[in-house]
Amino acid sequence: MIVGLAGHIDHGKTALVKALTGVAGDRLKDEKARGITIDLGFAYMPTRSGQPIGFIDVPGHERFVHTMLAGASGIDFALLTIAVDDGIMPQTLEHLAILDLLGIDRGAVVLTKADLASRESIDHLAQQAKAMIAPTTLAHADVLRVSALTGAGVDVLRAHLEEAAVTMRDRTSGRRFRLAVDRVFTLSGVGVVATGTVLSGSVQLGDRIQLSPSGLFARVRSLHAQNRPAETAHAGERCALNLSGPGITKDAIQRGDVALDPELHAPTDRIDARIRTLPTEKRPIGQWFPVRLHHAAAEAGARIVLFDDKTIASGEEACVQLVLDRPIAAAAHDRFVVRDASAQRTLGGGVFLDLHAKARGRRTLEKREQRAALALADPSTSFAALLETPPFAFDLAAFARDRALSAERRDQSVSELGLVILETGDSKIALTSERWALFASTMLARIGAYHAENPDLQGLGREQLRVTSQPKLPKPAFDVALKKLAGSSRLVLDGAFVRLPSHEVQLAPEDQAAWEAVVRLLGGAQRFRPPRVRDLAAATGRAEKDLRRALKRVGRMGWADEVAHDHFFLRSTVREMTAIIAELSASAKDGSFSATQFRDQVDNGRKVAIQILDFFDRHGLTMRKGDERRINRHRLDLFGGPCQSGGESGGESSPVGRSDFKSVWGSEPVSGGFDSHSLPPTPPGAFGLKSP
Ligand SMILES: Nc1nc2c(ncn2[C@@H]2O[C@H](COP(=O)(O)OP(=O)(O)OP(=O)(O)O)[C@@H](O)[C@H]2O)c(=O)[nH]1
Ligand SMILES: [Mg+2]
Repeated sequence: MIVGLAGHIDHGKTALVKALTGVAGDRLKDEKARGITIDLGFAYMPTRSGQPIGFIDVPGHERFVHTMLAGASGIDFALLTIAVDDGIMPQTLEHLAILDLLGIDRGAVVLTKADLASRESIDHLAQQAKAMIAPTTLAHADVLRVSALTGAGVDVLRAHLEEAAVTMRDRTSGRRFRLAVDRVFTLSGVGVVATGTVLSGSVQLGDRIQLSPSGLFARVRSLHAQNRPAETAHAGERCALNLSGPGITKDAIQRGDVALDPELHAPTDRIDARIRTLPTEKRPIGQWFPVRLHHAAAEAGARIVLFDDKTIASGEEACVQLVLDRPIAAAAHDRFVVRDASAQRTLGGGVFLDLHAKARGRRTLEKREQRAALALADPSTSFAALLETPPFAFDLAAFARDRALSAERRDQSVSELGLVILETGDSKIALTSERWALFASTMLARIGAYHAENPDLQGLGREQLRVTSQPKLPKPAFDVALKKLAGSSRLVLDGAFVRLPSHEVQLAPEDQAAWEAVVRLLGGAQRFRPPRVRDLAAATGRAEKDLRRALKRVGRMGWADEVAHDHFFLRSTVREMTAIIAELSASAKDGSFSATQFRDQVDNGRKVAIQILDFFDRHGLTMRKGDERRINRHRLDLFGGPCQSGGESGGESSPVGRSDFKSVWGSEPVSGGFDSHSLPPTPPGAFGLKSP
């Protein structure tokens, strides 16, 4: 457990820490000379349970409230001191307000210097203190009396703290490691040491961590937890990490950095948050209001963007966007405090909702609904609510990262909520099973309707299908969704096209008739140099235009290929030629062959031979270098795999069967087709998808 001190200047915080732990907190020369605390102080108290309790002593001076803030975040228990000879003072109230804004709900009010006032006046102060804490998170805190000078009440306080430590809530399980760095120094013979409060999760000797926002990696060479050498440190402990790694120096790390599990590194400078202003703040908060933002041990300049055109009056709560002047490492549901730009007054504070907020569309109803869902504390409940808002598909990986959830905790949500996950690279696009069923059924219905209208077409283009699907998924996730549906035989993927398994491509009767009229002319002995469209038209007495259209459709069905303009070859001939070049390449020492060698095999003249090879080049089946070509063996089945040369030659009068054109493009996309690899990746921060 970590106990944080709070209270007005000179109200006996440092003396109290010394009375409890025996450690004189103030160590700086200036602190000793002036008798005030300037920087954070740390001390530990042994307990009967064996787990020491850590103390963070903070300054009470009004000019050092930012230091108090750095010390107060991440504490489990607050000790708010009030000197009985002085009573409630400005920083008593300001520190209490900060503890309240930080959501610290365990603590005690300590009436210090109890030797300096009468019993009656202390009773009176206790009443005032109770009234003061009543409207805050510390409403149920006990009010104790202590004299550091005489030692009266110290044992009672110590026992009180030990009891609190036993019932401390667990912040370790289900969360990944985060430590708010508040001190960095070098120790001779040891190296760089960063100390801080473990905010969540745990860290082990040898762990690889990342410093955020800088992104520097480091290895944990040794560590101390609650001031003792340890193998592991958990949330709720003060921890000193001896770090090593390229670029790790004392100056490379600073107070406010967060040492974390590298999975969590995603600094942000634009955050949607819920904010509450203090009732004491008289000035309303307007659009683009400048503030100092305090989060964990970090501090940054920020502007407040209002979502409504209404200013935020004192004591009011609102959702806002925080635009920071530098990125910070935060987690969703972390608390923050804002002070005025000149660091004189605490204005308010709140909780982070969306860590990777967007400037665009922040006022839309959709975004409001998303923020309301993100405001729910329990991760599963919150994610479930998010999935009920447009676009009804969200990246669970990004959500889990922003909540610092462990992989186990994240997967628990998946099974609790019965989610369907579309996994692509680092993202896990999630949908509820109902939404998935709806997504699939509407899509299948659309494809069915398309087939009914276009019986002669193979199917719907993937991209066309994607942009009109609900929800509109990012390309990689959509691809996974299609594969999932193909895997359960609900649809068939034909390269860039998608069709229902029951769909049989049917040529329009006039195209079928045209095809039947020319198919013989394309095969047979002249199959390597078939007549062009114009010659086919002359030979059959059909209109050139009609033939061209029919052959293009036949081409889409995978029965023929337009090798050069108006020059169609039977698919079986293309496969035969694939086998020929595969053989040429296999029999050459270095695997390359020339156009002349190919022409000699097919005996169709140099010009046509070169056109055929250019066609293969375009499809990536061959690669040309000078006069020589090599074959790309990965693409050998691009046209359905090579068939035996001279075997399945032309002359087929009936269209090739379905099983043949199914593998027309194989699973390899061709140029101009669907290629998921060339798509831009989803931005790392965004876990929301654009709704259609
Ligand atoms: N009589 C009496 N004096 C005390 C007691 N506790 C602290 N003092 C004195 O009060 C003065 C301030 O005490 P500190 O402990 O330094 O006060 P602080 O709250 O740490 O002050 P800052 O850190 O500057 O905010 C010192 O001169 C202490 O000796 C006490 O229980 N009784
Ligand atoms: Mg002090």
